[in-house]
Amino acid sequence: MIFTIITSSPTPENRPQSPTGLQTLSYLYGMSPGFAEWNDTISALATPPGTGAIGVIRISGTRAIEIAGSLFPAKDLSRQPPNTLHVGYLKDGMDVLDEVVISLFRGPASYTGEDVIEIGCHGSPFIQQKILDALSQRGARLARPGEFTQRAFLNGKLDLVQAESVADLIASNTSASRHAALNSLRGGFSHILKDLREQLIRFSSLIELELDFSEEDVEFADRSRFLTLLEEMGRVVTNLLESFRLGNVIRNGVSVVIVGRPNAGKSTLLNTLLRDNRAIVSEIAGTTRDTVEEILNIRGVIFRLIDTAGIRDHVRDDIESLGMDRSRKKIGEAAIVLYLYDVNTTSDAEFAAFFGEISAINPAIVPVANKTDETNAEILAQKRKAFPGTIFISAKNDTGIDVLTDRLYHLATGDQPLTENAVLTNARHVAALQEVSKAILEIRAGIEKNIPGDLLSPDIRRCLYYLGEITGEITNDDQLDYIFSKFCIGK
Ligand SMILES: Nc1nc2c(ncn2[C@@H]2O[C@H](COP(=O)(O)OP(=O)(O)OP(=O)(O)O)[C@@H](O)[C@H]2O)c(=O)[nH]1
Ligand SMILES: [Mg+2]
Repeated sequence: MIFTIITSSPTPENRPQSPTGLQTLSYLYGMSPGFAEWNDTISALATPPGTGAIGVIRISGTRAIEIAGSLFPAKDLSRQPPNTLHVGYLKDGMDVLDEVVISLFRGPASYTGEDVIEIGCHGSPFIQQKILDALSQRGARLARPGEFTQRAFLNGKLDLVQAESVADLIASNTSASRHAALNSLRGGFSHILKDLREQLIRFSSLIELELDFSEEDVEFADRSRFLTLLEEMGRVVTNLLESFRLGNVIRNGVSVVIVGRPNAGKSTLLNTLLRDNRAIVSEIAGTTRDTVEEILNIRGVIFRLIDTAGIRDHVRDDIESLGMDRSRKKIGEAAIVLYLYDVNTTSDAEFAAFFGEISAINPAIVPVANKTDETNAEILAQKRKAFPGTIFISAKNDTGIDVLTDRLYHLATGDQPLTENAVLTNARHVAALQEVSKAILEIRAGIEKNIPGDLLSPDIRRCLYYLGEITGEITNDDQLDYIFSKFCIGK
């Protein structure tokens, strides 16, 4: 049997008091924290800890308005309409805590779907702590990381992909990562997956129905239409899985290691790319002994540039040897390896030997010829022929650097637009979609072999399960706790 859980947000008229909609849902989902815990009113500082102009303390739960009201003698908050602001003194007995602005929201039209109070206070850690203590004494316990968003999810305000994208949005540090997170938050690929899942459920119920009439050998589910749907699903899932490469680039950045012989100009290149004198440059071979890492943003994509100790065959001392070991380790870990060589002193044989040595550790290698300012057109032409795929630059004179950054950008993104399409950035979604993809193949193979409906059902159910797991229509408590534990407190 196929069952689905239909979640509808409670309307103001039938807003449940006890048990809350959230409790009912947590029961349906088999949530671990007991009813009591979800019934708690929670509070936390929503702004970063420390001194600032203002701080915001958030309270959510059935007692949010009552608890905040008990500290706010100026007005009876329980009688105030939703989405209103109230200025006044917050008082703990006779003790004036602060002059604050209270924002009042009533569930379900709030972030969490519950009654929510936000107290805008002065940005003193001392004041904020006093307010949190007073709230906690009146029964608003401190929220766990992500608990506000977790409640929003459980109350049907957000699906799981959207909830996860809230954390991504907070963590976003480039326009590309912000766009990807916003796209998911707006429902990006959740909509696509939900739609496919619904269509699959329809077919699945027809096939289940056939089982009830198994003696009569009827087919309610049109197999050719089912195959068309599966093909469409396969396409969508493959595209999404392919987008993860880009998503990973957007989310985590791209590591680029600069390697080469001593004195090739690696540190000079790092400095030129960063437009900063970050690494020490000198004419002494073996200047850089440890790795130096810096961030470069190329059109919204973060590259982690790593300058390394020059690799040579005869080391001078143990420190240089250690530096080279580190260089080799970084080469193995990097997404892109820039092999920088001095175009004037590197023979064809030397180039080939070094290239061979490095590409054995990491094949994603881009040769970059440096010091073209010291060479002449004739030698350059010869080198262009001898070392195909090489980018010719002068790190010192800043020539050819834009060609190099273009190449880096191209290698990282494949020149796909970073903002238009839904991209997968989350490894959890990838793992689930890989299972969906496998299940689709199995269902298709089954239909093509004309196997009976009862044998198709387990694969269809598996497919539905993993689709539902992504958006959170099906979920388990361990997974949820894990996802939301990655949030900050107050979100
Ligand atoms: N003419 C010329 N000299 C350069 C260029 N790039 C770097 N140099 C010089 O080459 C020398 C070595 O530069 P570095 O950047 O320290 O070289 P490196 O590869 O980091 O060297 P190690 O750290 O010792 O491995 C310095 O004197 C630089 O000024 C270039 O494009 N043209
Ligand atoms: Mg150096």
